Amino acid sequence: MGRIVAVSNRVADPRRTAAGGLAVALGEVLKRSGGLWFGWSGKLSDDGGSPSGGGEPRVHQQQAGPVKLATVDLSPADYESYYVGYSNGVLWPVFHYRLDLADFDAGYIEGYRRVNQLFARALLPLLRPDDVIWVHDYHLIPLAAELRALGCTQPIGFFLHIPLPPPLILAAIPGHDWLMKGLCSYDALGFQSHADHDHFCRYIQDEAHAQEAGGGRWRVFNRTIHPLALPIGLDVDEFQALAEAPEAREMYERMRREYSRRKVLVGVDRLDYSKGLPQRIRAFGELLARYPETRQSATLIQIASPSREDVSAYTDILHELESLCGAINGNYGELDWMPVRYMHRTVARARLPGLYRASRVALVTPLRDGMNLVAKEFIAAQDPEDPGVLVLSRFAGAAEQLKEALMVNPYDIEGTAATIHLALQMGLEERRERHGALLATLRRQDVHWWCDTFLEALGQAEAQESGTPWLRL
Ligand code: ADQ
Repeated sequence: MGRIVAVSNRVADPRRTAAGGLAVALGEVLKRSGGLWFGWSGKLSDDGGSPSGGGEPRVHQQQAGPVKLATVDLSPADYESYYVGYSNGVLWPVFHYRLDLADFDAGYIEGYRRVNQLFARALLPLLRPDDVIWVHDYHLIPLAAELRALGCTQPIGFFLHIPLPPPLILAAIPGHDWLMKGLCSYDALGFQSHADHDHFCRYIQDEAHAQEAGGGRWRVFNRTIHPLALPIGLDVDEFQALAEAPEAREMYERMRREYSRRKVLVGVDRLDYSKGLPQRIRAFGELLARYPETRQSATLIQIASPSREDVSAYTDILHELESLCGAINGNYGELDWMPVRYMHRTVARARLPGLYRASRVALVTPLRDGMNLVAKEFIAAQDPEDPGVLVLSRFAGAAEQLKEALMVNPYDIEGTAATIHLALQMGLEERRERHGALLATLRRQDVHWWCDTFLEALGQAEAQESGTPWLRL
């Protein structure tokens, strides 16, 4: 197989430790093979990445160890419509089942398409004939069709990091047929869970008369595609090595000293309405109300890193969270005990394993999540001799794999409180058994397995698709 070219909205220097599931996973993939990573620079320029707004896009290139990084700038108008408007104001909420939060402004879709065309024009001259292109996430659904329109013949795969909702929810997006036809322009498509994969297959059957073609493939729009359910994994060895490094150990020791008389519950998230943070804080309040012995003995540390602050739904959740935490601390706090420690910031990745390891319980309770890598990181960071307990939402993609976690419905506040109580009381033997099984799953389906399985499927697509007429949007 030739060079791997990864394309995602943002790129990150793989030599630095980054926050963000996609950045970490892609960095691992590209470091292993050497390759090209293409995306938006994160910068805005008035000419929108093209001299005088027209002509060929200006591409910034940089060598980062074995990986070449190539980026383009965006114009302020494109940023507003492609990134804020369509990607995060339409696709993110709808794909997380939140039609109520979607803003279907007709202008956004134009900007979304324009930026995908800009990406295609900027990327094409950088490609070699034997490259394999792997596009990531909802910002770039039409990219394969735009590349094909310019004559690109290399195999192109796509991985969706967020959930894919059922056909009827997708059908609420004006232009959903255009969007989904864009998805069908890829050769192989990866989804985080069987549920997402099933939704895709149902959509193409119901809306585009797709026919099964054997071996998991489908014929649709006169071409063959291969959708797969392929949960993203963790680099377990890398994360465990991070847990043994000085920064994580120091964090662990500090936490143990500070909380020697208490059991720590931990939550680590981007501050996003999909993560179920208000429901989680309410469930913790319910725990203190219903199980008085947990007062003084349990402390919730909730880290919520700032995210997409230019989207209004995010500022609403910030205020709600602050007031919920304040109310619990006001009602139950003592001079020597604060029930909730809420921090609106990012924790350095090198310190995270220490925080996880010092915690008896992790609360990973999203209302909807593609996968949720925090759940996997928590398991990998535990001391196998004395591991903590994972409380996991049944609506996280990770729930399909991590069966030995304690499962909750985050909308059920009382039920979640009762499960957190169980987790706090769980004996050593059961904790070890559950953790052993969870860690075995993590190792069996790690990030290398994820990457190899996807690229193998894409390689096979390459063999059978040559000569097929390309789909035009
Ligand atoms: P995210 O929604 O960003 O990613 P997640 O899988 O939880 O969600 O990944 C978060 C990553 O960022 C983890 O590595 C975590 O350690 C880090 N992180 C999160 N909050 C942090 C904080 N406050 N401080 C420091 N680090 C923090 C999307 C999808 C997910 C999917 C991933 C990968 O929404 O469902 O799992 O992509 O496919």
